[in-house]
Amino acid sequence: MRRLEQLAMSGVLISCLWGCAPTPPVGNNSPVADEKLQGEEVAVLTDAPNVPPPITRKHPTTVRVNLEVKEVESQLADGVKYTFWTFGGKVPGKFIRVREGDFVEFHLQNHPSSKMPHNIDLHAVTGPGGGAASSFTAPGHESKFSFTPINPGLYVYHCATAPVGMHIANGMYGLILVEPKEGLPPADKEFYVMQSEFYTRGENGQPGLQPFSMQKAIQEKPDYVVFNGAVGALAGDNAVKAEKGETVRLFVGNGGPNLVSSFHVIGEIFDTVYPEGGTTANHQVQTTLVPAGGSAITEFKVDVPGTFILVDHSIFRAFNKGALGMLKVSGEEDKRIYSGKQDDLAYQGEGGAIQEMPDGKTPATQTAKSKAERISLGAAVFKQNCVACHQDAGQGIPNVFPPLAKSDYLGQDPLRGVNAIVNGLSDEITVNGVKYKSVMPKLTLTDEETANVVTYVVNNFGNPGGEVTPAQVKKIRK
Ligand code: HEC
Ligand SMILES: [Cu+2]
Repeated sequence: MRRLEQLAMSGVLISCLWGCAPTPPVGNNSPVADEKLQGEEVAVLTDAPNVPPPITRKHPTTVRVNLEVKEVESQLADGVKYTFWTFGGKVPGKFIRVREGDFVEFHLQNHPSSKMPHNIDLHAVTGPGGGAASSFTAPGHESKFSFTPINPGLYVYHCATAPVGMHIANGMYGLILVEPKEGLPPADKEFYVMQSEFYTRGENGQPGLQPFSMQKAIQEKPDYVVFNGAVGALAGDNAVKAEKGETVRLFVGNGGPNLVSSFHVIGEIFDTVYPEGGTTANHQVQTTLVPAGGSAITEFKVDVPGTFILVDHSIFRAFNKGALGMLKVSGEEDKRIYSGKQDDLAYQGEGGAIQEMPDGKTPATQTAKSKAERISLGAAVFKQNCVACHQDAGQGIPNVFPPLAKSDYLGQDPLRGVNAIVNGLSDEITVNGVKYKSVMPKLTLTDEETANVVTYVVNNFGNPGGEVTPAQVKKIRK
C-alpha cells in the first residue's frame, strides 16, 4: 500500500490511469508549474543551412522529435570521401526548434545499417548527461526520453558514446534552438551554420576515402576545418542568399571537437550578437568567439550588395583548410556606403615616378633595344613584382604559388604569362602536373615592363627561351 501511495504521489499511477499519457506530473517548486501544455505536434527538422520556421505559439505544447542516426559515406572535399556518422543523414545534424517550456518527447533511432551504438547529449537538457544515458541506442533500435527545455538559448547537441571524441569527430553534432517564450525579434532570413574539423589519415586534399586519424585528433591537428560538414558546403552555388535591406540571422554552432572559432563575416559588422548562444546581446561586433560545444547568434542588416565571406578568422583555416562560406546579397549599390574601386593609379613610393634616369627617361618608359636588354630590364621588374609569391628562383611555394621555373604551363605559350599579369588569373590551372585553384591578382605594369619580365622569366629558371614584345602585350590587354 505504501508503495502504491508513493507511485500515486509520483504521478506514475495517475498518468497511467489516463492511458499512460506522455506528460508526467510537475514536481514541487517546479519552474514549469504554471505552464499548461496544450496540444501536441511533431517537430519540423531541417538540414543546414535551413532553419525551421519561427514558433508563433503563445503556449507550450508536447513536441515529438524523431531523429535518426545514420552512418553515411559522402564528400568531405573535392575528390575526398569520408564515412560520416550523422544525426539525420547529413553533417551537421538536423536543426531542432522548440519553445521554452515545451515538453519534448525525444525519439532517437539508430538505423539498422549502423555499425556503432550512438546516443545524444543535448546541451538544452537539464538532467544528467543531457540525455546521453537515456538515449543509448544499438543499431536497429529506438530510444525514447522526455525533457522540458527550461532555459532559452541556442544549444549544441552531440553524440556522447565512447570514444566520445571519435563520435563527434565523425560528424555527430547539431543545434537545438530553445526560443524564449516571447519569441525572437523578427528576421528576414535565418540560416544554420556549423563549424567543425576533420582529421584524416591522408594530408589535406589527398583523394579517396579517408579514414579518421585518432592520432591527429589527439594532437588537435585537423586537415580540414569546415562549415556545414564539407569544404564548399556553403560557398559558390551553395552560398546563402539575401537581398539588400534584409536582416540576416545566423545561428552559428561549433561542433569542434577541438578548435574554438573566431567567427567573422568579411565586409559586415554584426549589429547584434548573442554571445555563446545566450540571451544577452552585444552590439557592433566584428568577430565573435564560438567555443567548441558552443554557439552564437549573430544578426546584421545587409546594406550593400555583393559577396560576403564567412570565415574562421584564424585565417589559415579559412583559406587553406576550408572554413569559408558565402552570403550573396543582391540589390542596388549604395555608393555612399561603399564606392567600389574608384581609381587604380601607379604608386612607386617616394619620388619613384618623378626621378629621372641620366638619359632623361624614367624607368617606366625606358625601352629595350635588344632581347638581351629586355632580359636585364625584366630582371628588375621580376624582383619588384613577382618574388613575393613566386620566390627568388621562380620555384614557387608548393600548393600555393605555382613555379615559374621549368613551368610547362608557361613553356607551352609565353603569352600565358602576359595574360596572367594583365588580366589576373583565377581559373584552375595545372603546372607540372599539379593543380592550382588560387588567384593571381592583375598587376599594374606597363606593356614594356610586362614584355620585359615575361621575356626574363622564359629565358631563366630552366625555361625554353623566347621573346615577348610590348606590341604583343598591348594586343592581349585590350
Ligand atoms: C600575389 C601573388 C602573385 C604575384 C605577385 C605574382 N603571381 Fe603569378 N601567380 C600567382 C598565383 C596564385 C598563380 C596561380 C593562379 C591560379 O591558380 O589560377 C600564378 C600564376 C602565374 C603563372 C602561370 C602559372 C605558372 O606557374 O606558369 C605565371 C606565368 C605567373 N603567375 C607569372 C607571374 C609573374 C611574371 C609575376 C610578376 C610580374 C607574377 N606572376 C606575380 C600569384 C602571384
Ligand atoms: Cu555516436
